[in-house]
Amino acid sequence: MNQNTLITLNQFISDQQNKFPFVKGTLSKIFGDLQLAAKMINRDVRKAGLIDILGNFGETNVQGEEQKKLDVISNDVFMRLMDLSGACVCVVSEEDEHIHWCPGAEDGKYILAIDPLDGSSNIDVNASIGSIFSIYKRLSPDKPVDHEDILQKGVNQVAAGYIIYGTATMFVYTTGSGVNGFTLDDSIQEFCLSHADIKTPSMGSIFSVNEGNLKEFPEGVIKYIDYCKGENKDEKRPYSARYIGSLIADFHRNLLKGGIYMYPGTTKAPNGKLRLLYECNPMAFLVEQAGGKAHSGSQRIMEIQPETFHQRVPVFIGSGDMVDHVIGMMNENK
Ligand code: P6P
Repeated sequence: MNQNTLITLNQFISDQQNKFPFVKGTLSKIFGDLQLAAKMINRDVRKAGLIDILGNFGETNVQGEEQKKLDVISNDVFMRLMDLSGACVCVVSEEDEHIHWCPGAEDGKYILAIDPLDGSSNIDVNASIGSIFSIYKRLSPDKPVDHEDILQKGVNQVAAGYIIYGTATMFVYTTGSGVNGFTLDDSIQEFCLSHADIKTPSMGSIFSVNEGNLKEFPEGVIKYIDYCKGENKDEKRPYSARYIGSLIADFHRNLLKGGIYMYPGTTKAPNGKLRLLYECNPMAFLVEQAGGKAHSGSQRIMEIQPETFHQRVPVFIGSGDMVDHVIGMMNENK
């Protein structure tokens, strides 16, 4: 790609759509709305310290987590835009216990799953946070949507991505033909292609995990973390421990530099913390498209058959060789 070429996200999506002459542009419309949501949330995140939207909303969400005001605002932005779009029949959100049915969109072709603002515990301390989305096609357009349409395996995703509100705001996504990253140019309010065809290194020297839970991890994970800390100059060990407490920030750094993010099951929470539909599956789609791997410890994340909307699964995601290594150690120490 000519480095002097400015390619906006809108242009990129339009070019991609032109490769499929028979498509009607509905998915492109959804991407337009996701992009607008990103810009609106970015605006609010960037001024959160200036107006009274910091702190807790005073309610808890279906996860039992205290809702930050920006969580609620972000969720509302996505829902309002999807309602206006009519392209999605419904939205599954981390912030809502029940499905959000988009009014008048009973014939909509797509289903959206979102984590409207992940890493919200970092909002008040100005660390990077983000929004995650996953898009499926309904299985049978000739009958009303039911749970079967919503609880699809990750391999059925037609698109997935995230927006990271960090030192720069980036829109990173895949539709199954590689991963591309777009950085928001505030001066023109356009996402511009900055990271074309992202590929993650097969091996890295960063491991991301909350070691506060170490004693509760499976034996194989404990041994792998100990391996990461061992001395071996040729293998660049000890690896660097990097854990921000914001999945998107840790994932994005590891995607570009190589590394592994782990949220294992523990004795108290055997299924870990992260949700399958709108955290693990979209990130798994992205990492596999970039050449990496995503595994639950028992199986490939995108092969898991979801049973409930807010289902949690353990997750080991990032550089393929590192994921293989920890899964191998888990299997040896069952
Ligand atoms: P812990 C944020 O709530 C989140 O879902 C991820 O973004 C993050 O990686 C993880 O939880 C942090 O969880 O238990 O380590 O604080």
